[in-house]
Amino acid sequence: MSRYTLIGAGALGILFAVRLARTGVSVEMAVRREEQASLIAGRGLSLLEAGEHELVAEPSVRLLSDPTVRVRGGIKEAEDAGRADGPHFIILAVKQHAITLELAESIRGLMGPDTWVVCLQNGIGHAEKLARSIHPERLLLAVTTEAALRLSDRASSHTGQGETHIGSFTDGLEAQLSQAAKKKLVKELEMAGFRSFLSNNIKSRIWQKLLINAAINPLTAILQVHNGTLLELDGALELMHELVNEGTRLAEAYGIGLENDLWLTVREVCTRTAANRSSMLQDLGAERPTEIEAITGSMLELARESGLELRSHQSVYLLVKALESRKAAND
Ligand code: KPL
Repeated sequence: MSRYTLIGAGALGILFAVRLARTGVSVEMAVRREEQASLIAGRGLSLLEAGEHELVAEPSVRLLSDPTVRVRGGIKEAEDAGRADGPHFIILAVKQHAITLELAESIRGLMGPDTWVVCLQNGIGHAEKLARSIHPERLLLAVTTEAALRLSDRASSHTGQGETHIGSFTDGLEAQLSQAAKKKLVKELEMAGFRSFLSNNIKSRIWQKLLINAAINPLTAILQVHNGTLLELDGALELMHELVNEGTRLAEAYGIGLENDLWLTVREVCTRTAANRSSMLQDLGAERPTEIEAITGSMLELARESGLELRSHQSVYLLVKALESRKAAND
């Protein structure tokens, strides 16, 4: 069996940690704050399934700032070591803006010869940043549509079943090396109850998710509405269509082939997640930094580099930035 290290105990980090731990694989959490590390070490993790059914897990805990420090509690280390005879997967479940060179160095400190780093982030550009410290062939990219809501420092709620697609960051020969590891990862994610797939065109999937997030999330944050409401408001629907058209033009300029009719997919996502508050709306409400830079900001940067103008994305970008600074000014 493999060994897992989850970096980041947010909504998705807790979801993956609890479900994986319950299959019997060894799971540890690596978190930044000492307070959160002690809480998880003392009381374990909790995952609310379907709003009522609670799953718990007691992973071991490590401090990210010093990978040699393990916070005691949960499963005994000796047991973990005994069960881990396969690869080591580090699932990186922090927001994209938390990926710094310092974090990349901490991750490198946790890696052994059979370690693979799985990036779950929205947006683009983080893998390139990580690749400055971590060998690119060790980086796997994942796109997930699993939905989760953070309830506390040790608890989250699984709000929607989705799909997870895994691919290599690098192409060609090096990607072959990771084939066995990727297959194992997909199998173990399936065992944990996640619908998972190997992908040969992960880049296109990442772009697809980026463009969907860029069309939905800023609008829900600006209008303070649930995802489904965007389909009911005339002006919002038009603007969302414009965001999709501009996103498609950007993807074309970068030679990215998108798999589906994006406008249809965006409306389907709004219908499927109609009662959900998007992650950007949640972040804004909780006064956390949003993913506007990772999502819309990265698209605007690529647009600038290729001489394209994305007027609607530029406007929603500025509006979300204004909302973020209004929150900060009210503090
Ligand atoms: O992925 C999402 C999010 O909340 O981040 C949705 C709203 C489902 C699509 O953008």
